[in-house]
Amino acid sequence: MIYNEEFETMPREVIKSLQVKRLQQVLERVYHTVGFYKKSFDAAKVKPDDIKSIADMKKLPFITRKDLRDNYPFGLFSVPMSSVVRLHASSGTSGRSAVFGYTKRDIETWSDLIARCLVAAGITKNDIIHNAFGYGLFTGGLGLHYGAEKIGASVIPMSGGNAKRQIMILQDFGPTVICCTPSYALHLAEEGKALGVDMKSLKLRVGIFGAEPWNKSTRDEIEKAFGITALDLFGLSEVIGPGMAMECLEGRNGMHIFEDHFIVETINPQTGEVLPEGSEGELVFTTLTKEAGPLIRYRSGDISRLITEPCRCGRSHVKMERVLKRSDDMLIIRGINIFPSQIEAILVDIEGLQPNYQIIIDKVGALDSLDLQVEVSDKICSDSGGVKELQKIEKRIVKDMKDYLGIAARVKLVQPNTLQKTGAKVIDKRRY
Ligand code: DLL
Repeated sequence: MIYNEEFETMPREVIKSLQVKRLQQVLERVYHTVGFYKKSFDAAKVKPDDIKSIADMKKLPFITRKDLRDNYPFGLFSVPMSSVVRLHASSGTSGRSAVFGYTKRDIETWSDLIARCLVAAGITKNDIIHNAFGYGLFTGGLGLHYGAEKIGASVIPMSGGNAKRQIMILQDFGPTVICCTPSYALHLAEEGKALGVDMKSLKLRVGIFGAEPWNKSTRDEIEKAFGITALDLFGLSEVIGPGMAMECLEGRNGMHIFEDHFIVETINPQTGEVLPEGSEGELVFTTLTKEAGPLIRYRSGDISRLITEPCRCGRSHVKMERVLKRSDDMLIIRGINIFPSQIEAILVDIEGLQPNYQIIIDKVGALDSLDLQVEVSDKICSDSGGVKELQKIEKRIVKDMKDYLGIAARVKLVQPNTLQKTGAKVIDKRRY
């Protein structure tokens, strides 16, 4: 089943010309409404008029996450605040997170995109959807929610956490669809097992998973534990949120990128050079229809490869392979994106610490864990109030990590010069 037959099965030449037309419109708009773009296009000596084809896009400068942060909170909006009806944001302290605005039409577009994804998964208005993506500033919960309502399905706005209650609802309400991060699905399966619940006996038929990397063996594990078909959903909050790309039931080898709304390029992350379609590289997205926060050539940091072979589902949109690697040091912990620099920013604000730390990421059961070791200063070590002071600092770090980044960390303070100055700041023991 296809939600929007006209656009999702458009012949490739028609998609390409629609993209160019929409691109020219959005370039004109951002150049005249967003100071950042005017400055960056002028610095690159390029005018919207110079872009006559997709190939011309290489003349345009990239926009990066740093630009988003530098323009925190609303500096990149291209509409007045009175036209913005929703704000989402990434985690982080002031100036280190990014804010994403949506107009009424953006919410419409986003809901339509999610509706496409749900229909690609065979979901109809007769389904009950258990949505365990986090609601709030994270785009997963509300993003999926509006799309699910759009197709007339019944949505349970579960959000994350509280596994026992989730399992109770899964048993009592009989949802046929579950949406969450793949690791949370495995966690629910483990909890179910511990409670003696046979997850295969639930009414679930299909699962939509995303927001973090997962591989084929995790897919197999989830499908076996729940007796469902598991599909991959991709998106970035900067660009619009979930719903940029979705695996279809028929193909199951990559996610269709909705090219009437986004242009995707593949670049060499080191040089920025545009690579031929089908090469492995960093994906760069341009929004064609977004009103509040259009992005021109946004470097996602996600490494993937485009698949151009026609898909048997009939959709003509290019597919992307599952994302397992990044070009930068961003970490995804329980679906939350964090950078070591954001942890560093929390630590430098706390007196008595040295800037030396080590982050160790692992799994406890199915869920990610984060251990943080931080060196204390010589002064704190020699102070008489020692142990109490240390406990206070530890508690403060745990609290700030939770408050600003949304991460539950286990923190250990260590003596000065314990952590090798040259040693890795991040040790990621997880395997994808
Ligand atoms: O994770 C949006 C989302 C919500 C996607 C629900 C899918 C489902 P951010 O928090 O901005 O947005 O994180 C975006 O997460 O750049 C990827 O690195 C990673 N990511 C998202 N989906 C997938 C996926 C949401 N299916 C970042 N596979 C992206 C692998 C994914 N990585």
